[in-house]
Amino acid sequence: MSNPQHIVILTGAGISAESGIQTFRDAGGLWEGHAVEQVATPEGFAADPVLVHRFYNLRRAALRDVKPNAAHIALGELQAEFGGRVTLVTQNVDDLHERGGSKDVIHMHGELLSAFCTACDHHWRQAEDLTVETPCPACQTRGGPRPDIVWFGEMPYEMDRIEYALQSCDLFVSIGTSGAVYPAAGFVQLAHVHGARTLELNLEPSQGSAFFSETRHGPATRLVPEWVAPLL
Ligand code: BJW
Repeated sequence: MSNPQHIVILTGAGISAESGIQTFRDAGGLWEGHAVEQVATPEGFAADPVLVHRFYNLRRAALRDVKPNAAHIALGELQAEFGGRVTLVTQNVDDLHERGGSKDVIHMHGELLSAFCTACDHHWRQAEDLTVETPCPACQTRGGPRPDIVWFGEMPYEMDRIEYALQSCDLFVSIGTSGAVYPAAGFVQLAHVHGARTLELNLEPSQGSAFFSETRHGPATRLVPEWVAPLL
């Protein structure tokens, strides 16, 4: 089979698992210890912002102790050296793709190291803890700032750019995601109906495995470098 010209890659929590970041739905995952509606919905934040800030402050702090793994690094090399186009879309809110060498990453579910103000919509880089007392650096409103994370019921970022890429790619690759959350879970079908080949790289069959033309199962740190090497 000839080399693809435009690859769209979707990553999920599984690609960061071997760096020591918890996934959501695996045994011992984040959703086992937390009620989703309390920490990952706008209603949960309105009801208890202190609890939600604490949840994200802990995860932001944990980022300082982790490093990108061989899968992030292989995708960074692919973006830098591949002859065609690579669009990298991640559902992850960590910064391990960037630290693994990727330059243009679409964070469709937001970023732990970003915040925005619900009063004036100013967005900024937030590396330290956020609290209900943190003032917005633009309008000074206290209680306005919130984590820049896409919660359930909210519109993911850059959907127009993502959908355009899915309609024009000739290979779609999904890495380390359970296929449980939409709209990302529907990307494989969108790419397929527009003529792309589709490949899943995941530890085990995901909820969407049946929609892929090819699936490979195993840890991302092995599967991703093995897939990237022949393309370079
Ligand atoms: C490894 C590995 C290793 C492990 N190597 N692999 C009913 C039907 C359909 C849809 C809906 C519905 N009711 C509501 C909805 C919509 C809703 C939704 O999908 N709900 C589902 C629960 C059904 N979606 C939304 O609300 C989204 N917004 C939306 O739809 O807006 C409207 C819209 C309309 C039209 C167009 C566009 C938009 C927003 C979703 C926001 C998701 N946010 C979260 C939380 C963020 C907060 C936080 O981070 O704390 O994002 S949910 C959580 O799940 C997080 C993740 O990004 C996301 C996906 O999880 P992921 O990455 O797949 O992780 P896991 O844990 O599920 O899976 C890990 C996988 O890795 C597993 O398969 C492992 O096997 C594998 N793995 N180790 C390789 N070493």
